[in-house]
Amino acid sequence: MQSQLTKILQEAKEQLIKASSMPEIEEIRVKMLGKKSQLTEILRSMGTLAPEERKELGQSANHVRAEIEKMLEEKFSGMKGTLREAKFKLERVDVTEPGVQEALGAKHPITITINEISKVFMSMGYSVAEGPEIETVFNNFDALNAPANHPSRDYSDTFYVTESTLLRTHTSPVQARTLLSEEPPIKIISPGRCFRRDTPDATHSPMFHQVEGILVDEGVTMADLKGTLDYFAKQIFAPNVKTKFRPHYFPFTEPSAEMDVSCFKCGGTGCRVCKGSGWIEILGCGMVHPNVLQVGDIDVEKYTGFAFGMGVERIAMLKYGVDDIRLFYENDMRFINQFK
Ligand code: 2NM
Repeated sequence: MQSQLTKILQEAKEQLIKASSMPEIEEIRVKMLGKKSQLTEILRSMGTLAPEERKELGQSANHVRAEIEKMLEEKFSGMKGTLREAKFKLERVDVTEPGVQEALGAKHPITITINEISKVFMSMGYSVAEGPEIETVFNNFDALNAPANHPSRDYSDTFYVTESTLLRTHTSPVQARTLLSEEPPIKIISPGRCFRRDTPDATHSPMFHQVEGILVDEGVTMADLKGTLDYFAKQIFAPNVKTKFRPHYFPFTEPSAEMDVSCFKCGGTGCRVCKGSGWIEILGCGMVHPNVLQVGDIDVEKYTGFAFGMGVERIAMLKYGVDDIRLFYENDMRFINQFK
């Protein structure tokens, strides 16, 4: 039994040297000192021995037990220190390490332009409304008084999704939705993406952006339209630009007009930007057609309204002197970064 005790101590020593984690140490403790360990077995069997043998072996067994407990304790506190060191190492912060410079992005010129246009109308009390890019044929055409045979309805001009749904060709359907869901006074603008089946060139893109607007209230006249859009032009281009309204035709407005601004580049004497005319066309507008108001359940005896629409790309090209619309969609950082 004496030799067995020596072996137990030896084994505990060897295993503890190899142990490299807390659970391993605990496993060794259970194995060497636990209820089912050889050592406990020996201590338990003491009763069956002769008294003199019992004393000697008892001392020996208790000594081995104390030795193992001491080794366990040493290994345990050593391991605790090692783990602490490792944790500190992981948590260490080098306060002298130089910072990493994050590259700042730039807003897209179309986003900047939409924001600037929106800001001007918001300053006049307009809210910003949005709607889906996939629209019903009804909201995109019928509700806006577009004749059944209007060429813009053709498959060659419009991207149809199904027979009754399409990619909106303007943001006017947002206005049509608002007329139905709200009561006058209505005063909103609707910036957003539009889609038309155009072949791309310097001034056309099958995907582009518009900002449209509508105001419906009692006693709204063409004079309100002119005052509003003249103020807009002065805010977005320059305080000294003049505006001019030319008669035009849109199905959803009557009367309709296009607005020109005096050339903010040459002041009206004629240059490349205004193609020598001194004037630049920037938007379409008009008094909302009674048919459009009626589809929106608006009392046409009580209310009138004006509406307008502009191409964001066109405004951005004029403002920034960009001569090809396709530059807006290439996302060449050398182009985009110029608008910071
Ligand atoms: C334009 C020009 C003129 C317009 C009309 C409407 C609505 F919903 F009231 F009928 N929304 N937008 C409008 C009017 C748009 O874009 C060149």
